[in-house]
Amino acid sequence: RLFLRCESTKADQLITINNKTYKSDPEFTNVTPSIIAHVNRSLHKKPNHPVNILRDLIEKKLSSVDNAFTTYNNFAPVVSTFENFDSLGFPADHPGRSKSDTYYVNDKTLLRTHTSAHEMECYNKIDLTGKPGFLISADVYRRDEIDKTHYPVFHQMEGCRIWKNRSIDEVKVDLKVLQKKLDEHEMNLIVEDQSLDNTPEKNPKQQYMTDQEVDLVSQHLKRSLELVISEVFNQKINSMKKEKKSVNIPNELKVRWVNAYFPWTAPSWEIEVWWNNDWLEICGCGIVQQQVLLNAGYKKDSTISWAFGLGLDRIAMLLFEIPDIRLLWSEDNRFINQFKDGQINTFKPYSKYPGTTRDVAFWLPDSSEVSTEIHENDLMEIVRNAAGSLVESVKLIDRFQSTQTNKTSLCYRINYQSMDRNITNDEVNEIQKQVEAELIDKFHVSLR
Ligand code: FA5
Ligand code: MG
Repeated sequence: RLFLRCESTKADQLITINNKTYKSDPEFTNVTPSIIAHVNRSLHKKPNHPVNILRDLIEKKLSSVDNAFTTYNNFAPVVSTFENFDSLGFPADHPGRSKSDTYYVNDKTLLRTHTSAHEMECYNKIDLTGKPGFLISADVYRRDEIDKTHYPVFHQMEGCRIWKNRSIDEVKVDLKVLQKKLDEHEMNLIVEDQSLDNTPEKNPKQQYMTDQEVDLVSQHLKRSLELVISEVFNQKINSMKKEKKSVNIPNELKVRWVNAYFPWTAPSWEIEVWWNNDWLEICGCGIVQQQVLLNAGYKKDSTISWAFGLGLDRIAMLLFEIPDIRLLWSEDNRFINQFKDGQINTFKPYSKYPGTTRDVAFWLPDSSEVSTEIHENDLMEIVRNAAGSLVESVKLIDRFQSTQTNKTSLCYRINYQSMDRNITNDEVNEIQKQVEAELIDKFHVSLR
């Protein structure tokens, strides 16, 4: 990864998000107006939107098994570092915490990077709701690169299920009901479980649980996700048949379980689906670490629970055949009017407006001239801030070091394009000027 260097941001500014005001922190604050502008878009609740359609489909399917889930879809995105990281047992030096990956409002407050940030709170509410499970859908925020499949805001659904008294008999009954639902499904699912090899060494269980408990609860977790995937992809296949797509309609679906690691689950897995000749990672999951449940107020060794977190946007793109993740954010009627709640249909591309590219080449400063280290994502942020949704991609196309001065030269190619309208050369030149000015201001580069 490339590292650039940057000076600290201004101190003591106030930041307003959702009518609430936060004090900025010169060391931590890195949220930008362009990111804050996404906070109330809530695509997972927007009628007739692909992300909403998918969320609804999954909620209905999971609830149809034994009506065990409370749904939470209104959590605001500003959370504490405790909720997002500490309550889940993230170590102090976990890379997920770094400013290069996370949007901080200040040192104690951030835009959630995942829906797991609300697990503790929802576990705590289990008794109030009377249901042993919950589903949380929300927008999540991560500093990332820019291209057709990456956007700094996306949507996740968290699912959790708890057995409060660790009754093996209850888990067995619940598993039976679930298995029956899965058997009834018309989808022909082929499951490969790679995680069964070497599991104890590579993916240890927690001490307080018996092997049988881990086995039964992880079966319940895995079958629940297999049911979700069966439903979602079956709907896709049926819609392909209805649209009379003659090419390559699959009559079976391959999925595989692989070992994974998350600080707040053990053991942990990911599930991947074979689609369009590629494995698509859908979801991370596992048996919840006791510490999370203790944080939520449960007594030691009294409960056992599973959790999953699945990404909605990439699955929606695949189901609706949406080629660019930015389209999900489009307000263009030619996009919005193509979808209807309860329905999966193929997106019909409309004429693409022409794009244009600009290169920016610069020398990095000597390391002696500058203070704090920053990441390539900071450069992405500068471009995104200047260009908003007009930037399609940013790529490093050249890098070399001068033998004379020892200085490093970088050249980035920026693709500008609007999904909704024609952009003018003047407009792009103006944006490009701003990018250059910010690069000089923040990174102390010299343009070439
Ligand atoms: C998590 O975010 C965990 N909170 C998931 C979890 C929950 C694990 C509960 C265990 C228990 P991860 O960073 O892998 O994990 O993201 C989860 C899913 O979100 C991924 O499988 C992927 O489908 C989706 N996702 C991740 N990053 C992006 C991105 N930049 N754009 C779109 N989708 C993404
Ligand atoms: Mg992952």
